[in-house]
Amino acid sequence: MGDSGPTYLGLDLSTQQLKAVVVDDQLQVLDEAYVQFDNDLPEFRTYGGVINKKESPSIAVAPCLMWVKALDMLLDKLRVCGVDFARVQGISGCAQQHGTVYWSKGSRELLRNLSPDKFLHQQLCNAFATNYSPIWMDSSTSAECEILEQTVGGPQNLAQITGSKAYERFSGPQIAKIWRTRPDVYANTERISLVSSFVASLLVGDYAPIDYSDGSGMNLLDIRTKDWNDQLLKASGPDLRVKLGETVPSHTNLATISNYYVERFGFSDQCRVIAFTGDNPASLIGMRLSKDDLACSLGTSDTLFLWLDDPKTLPEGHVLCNPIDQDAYMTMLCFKNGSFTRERIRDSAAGGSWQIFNELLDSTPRGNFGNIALYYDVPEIIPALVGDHRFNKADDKISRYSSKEVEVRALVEGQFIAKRAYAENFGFTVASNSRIIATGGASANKAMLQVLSDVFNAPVYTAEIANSAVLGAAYLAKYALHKDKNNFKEITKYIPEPKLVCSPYSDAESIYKPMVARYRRIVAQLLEQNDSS
Ligand code: XUL
Repeated sequence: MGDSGPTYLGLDLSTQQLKAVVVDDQLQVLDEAYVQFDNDLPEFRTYGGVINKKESPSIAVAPCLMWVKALDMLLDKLRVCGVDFARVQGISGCAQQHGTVYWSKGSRELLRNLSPDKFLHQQLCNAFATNYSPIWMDSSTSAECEILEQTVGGPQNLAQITGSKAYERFSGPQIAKIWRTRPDVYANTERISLVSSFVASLLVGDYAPIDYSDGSGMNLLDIRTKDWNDQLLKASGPDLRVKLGETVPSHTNLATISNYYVERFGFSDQCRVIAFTGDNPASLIGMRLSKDDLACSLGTSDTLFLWLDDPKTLPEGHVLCNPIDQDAYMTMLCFKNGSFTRERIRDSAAGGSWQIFNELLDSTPRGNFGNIALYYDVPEIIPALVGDHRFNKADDKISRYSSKEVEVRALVEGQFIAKRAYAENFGFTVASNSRIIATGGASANKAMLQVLSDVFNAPVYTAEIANSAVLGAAYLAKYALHKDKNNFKEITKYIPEPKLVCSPYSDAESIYKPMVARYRRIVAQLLEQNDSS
């Protein structure tokens, strides 16, 4: 294949940067580049890619023209790296979920007539009905969340239809707020894109459709019929169906790339643009999660990803359409108290040393002498609790443990037992071929992964997939162009398999199964006490 084979380009417009990765036909990374918004585009005055106003801290927006400018800069950076754009057969991408872009009237014409002689941002500076796009960190839409839930008879019904109860960061409530508070902006909007479909629109030179998976983060899409729910559309703004356009599967081959990129960067006029999706569905692709696997990302917050055959409605957690298999779903469970809480206990019990923390962890037996605890520095999403809650063998609530090693094990076991309990609620059970795929900063800690393996009674694997979202986008580009001949597994067969790090001890299930049941009873009690206080 040498230097002349086909390549695929993946993009990821995340909160802080726009990233690109070019892979060859075997999906091996050839080149990477990124534009970091704060440093590379200081004129937009973002902090972490975001603009927050002091006077209204719940509002979080990003300048959409900054994202436009970043695309030209990124392609220029790749050119400087020596990327031969003529070899790129397909481009796909992903973006931070939930953010919305409001194209002003007449913008479709601007997109269709992009001139290669000028930068994109020069041509699109008047293309937005509002220059500031609300993003996923915004939490200013409580009133709209309430309205959307009431429209369909409550949170459970909304979750049943759209995969999630109303969340302030979700696009439906965000659109409804624009309509309610800035009717002029809403009226001047020709098309509303998600951040993902917005980047795809820049590449095809026309409005690109929203894909099912990213569309599942809006509180507007019926995840079963894959069509907008008319009641929810009506509650969020007039003529919204027209403004949102049709929805498509994530692996839809949309169109050839706009002539702008052919003339300006030397892309082939045959290069295809594939629908873009959300960063979380793209991560699922990048991790190559299979049906019986569970991915556990251990970072600032911890996130679980599961493949679902059928959508299951629960009061917490998100069900999204699966980006690879049109008939399947995925679930994403976010736990806010991740590494900060682990670091707090490391500091208090192990003098700030991970090595001592691990020694303490290893010196206590599985099951921790019957002690079980929950630690929450900030209000947790699932379950809705805050503070430290320690219990002894007799289920009495106690204020502290007598030894540091018990405290350390109680933290790690408590965090993983919670994950097993909520994964099981979504129907996860360990099958003979199940793998727990650990990612994120804490996945380098083997002592902790051993507990993860024991609690789930399944082997734990790690993969070097720090960039799982952008890689997932590149894999999606190839998959979309070859899915008629090869399935996803065959297309990604050249990528090294995740490495086995830990296997469960033979007594693990007999210890942790009862602890999961105990955890459920404890949480129910704590929630009940909160309700009655
Ligand atoms: C998911 C979410 C974030 C964004 C940020 O619901 O809000 O993960 O996708 O990238």
